[in-house]
Amino acid sequence: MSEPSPAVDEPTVLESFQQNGFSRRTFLKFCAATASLLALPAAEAAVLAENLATKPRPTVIYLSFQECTGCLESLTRSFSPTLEHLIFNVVSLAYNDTLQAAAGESAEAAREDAMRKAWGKYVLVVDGAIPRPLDGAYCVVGGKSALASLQHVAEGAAAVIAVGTCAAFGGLPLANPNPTGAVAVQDLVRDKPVINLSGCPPIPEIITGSVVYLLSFGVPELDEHRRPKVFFGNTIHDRCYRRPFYDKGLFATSFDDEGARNGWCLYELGCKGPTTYNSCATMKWNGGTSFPIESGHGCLGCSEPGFWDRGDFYHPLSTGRWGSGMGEKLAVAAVAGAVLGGAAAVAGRQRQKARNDASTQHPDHPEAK
Ligand code: FSX
Repeated sequence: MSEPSPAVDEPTVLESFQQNGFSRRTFLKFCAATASLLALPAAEAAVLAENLATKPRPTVIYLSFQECTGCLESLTRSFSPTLEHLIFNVVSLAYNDTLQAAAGESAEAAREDAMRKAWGKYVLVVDGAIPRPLDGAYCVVGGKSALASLQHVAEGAAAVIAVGTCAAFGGLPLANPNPTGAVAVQDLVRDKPVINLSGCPPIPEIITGSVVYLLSFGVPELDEHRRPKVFFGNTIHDRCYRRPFYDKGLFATSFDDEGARNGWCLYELGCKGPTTYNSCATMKWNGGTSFPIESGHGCLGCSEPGFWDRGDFYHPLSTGRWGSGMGEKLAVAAVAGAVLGGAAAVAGRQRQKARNDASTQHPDHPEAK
């Protein structure tokens, strides 16, 4: 791809920090935090800082289509890098109809102007799915269909970032019966890199971190669903703090039983962590405060294609009530479910004994005091 690059006369990221009253030290702390987020080795962390100090800010155009604005809500809660640093210092945000002050024809004109100046080099960020039938008539913004807007703005983009499961895979708008004929960004943009940042919504630091990575190094290494491997390379289950309970066969079987109170594995309550690739278990949410499993609810699998239609959120993978009839990815999930089912069956035989042993060792158990 062409390198994402700036409108004419854009300052570098370092210059932008300084123009906004931040010291070089703050800039370097920002670089260090971002390098850590991206798990960069020391040598690449230095390159990141060097690139951000010397490269001008790229122009970013952000379009929203069929979505609930949860993705943008999520982005506003990015702790490191913060949204403020992203839009005031790291990129030149030329258009976002929710964040920008301008409205109406002047906003549209500013977008056209930014596209002209950075043609072939700007980054297009999209959230939401795009309805295709009737020339896209089911989603119209500023008198133009989402379909026409996407095709128009994508034409001059160096790369497209699809933020959220709706933009990445169709998400809720595409869910059965898909009344508007919604499709994902990658179904319409085929001639340039598309990076999918799935999740309903996505983890905010994955959005900001991916934008910074794209600016500094280009397109990151992607998985089979075009998601950055650094964030989507492991399942929730791989990194879940409740995993030791799964391995011991200790499961909550209702939301108010002894297992739930003891913080045991939520697999039997339908947790989709074993087939869901994302960083919730390590990065968590709200500045690393918590994530759904830590709050006592299983993973819904929201960062996987077709998750709304894949089955029952509250039945375990091993029952086969998740993933039937949804194509290739779901076949993989079904196999995974079968394997896990076998593991769960073995675990089940050990469960009662382990429960008896472990519950008496729990600090809240009367016999442990
Ligand atoms: Fe979809 Fe995002 Fe879920 Fe909502 O923009 S991924 S419905 S959180 O808002 O698109």
